[in-house]
Amino acid sequence: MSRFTLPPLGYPFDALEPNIDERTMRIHYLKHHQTYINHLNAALERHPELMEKSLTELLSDLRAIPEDIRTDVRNNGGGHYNHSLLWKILTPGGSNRPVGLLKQAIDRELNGYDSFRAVFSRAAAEQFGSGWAWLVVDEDDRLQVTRMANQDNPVMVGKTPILGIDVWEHAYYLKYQNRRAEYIDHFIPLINWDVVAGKYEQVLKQFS
Ligand code: MN3
Repeated sequence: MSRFTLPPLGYPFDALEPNIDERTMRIHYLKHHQTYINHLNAALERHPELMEKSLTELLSDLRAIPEDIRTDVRNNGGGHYNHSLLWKILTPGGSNRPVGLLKQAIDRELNGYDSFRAVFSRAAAEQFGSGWAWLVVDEDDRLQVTRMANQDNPVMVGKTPILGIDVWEHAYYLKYQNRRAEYIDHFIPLINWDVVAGKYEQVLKQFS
C-alpha cells in the first residue's frame, strides 16, 4: 500500500478559470503532484522504518533521514507538502482579503494588505528559477514573507507556511509563457483567505 496519496482537489479543474487554466490545473495536479507522491513513496519503501512519520516530521528534520534517500525526501516530500497546501489555499470563491486575527497580524506586522501584496508579489517575481514564495509564521509567531528554491519548504527551517505560490514554469507557462508577473497578479485574487486565516490561528494555538 502506498504511504502517501493524492489529496482531493476540492473543486473542478476549470474552477479557477480564467486566471489559472483548466489544462494547467489538470497537468499540475494529476501529473506533477502525483509524480512527487510516487517518488516519495518509492524512497520511503527503501526505509520502511520511516513509514510511521508524518510528512511534517520527515521534512522538519531532514538530517535524520538516511543519506541515500535524503534528497528524494527533500524534493518529493517538499513537492507533496507544497502542492497539497497550494490546492487548499486557492478557491473560486471565499474571502478575497485577509480576515480575523490574520488581518490584524498583517496590519500589525506587514504594514497592511497592500504592503503584504507588494512584498509577496516581489518575492514571487524575484525567485530566480524554480521555487515558491511563502507567507510563514516564524519561531516567534510572527508573519514573514520569504522565498525558497525548488520544492524546499519553510518547515525545513522551523517555520510554518500558511500560504504559498508556485513559481515553477509548469504552474503558469501554458497560459502566461514568460510573463510570470502577470501570473502572480492573477493568482493573488484566487487566494482563499478564510483557509489561510484558519491555518494562521491553528499555528498560534499549536505553540501557545
Ligand atoms: Mn508545481
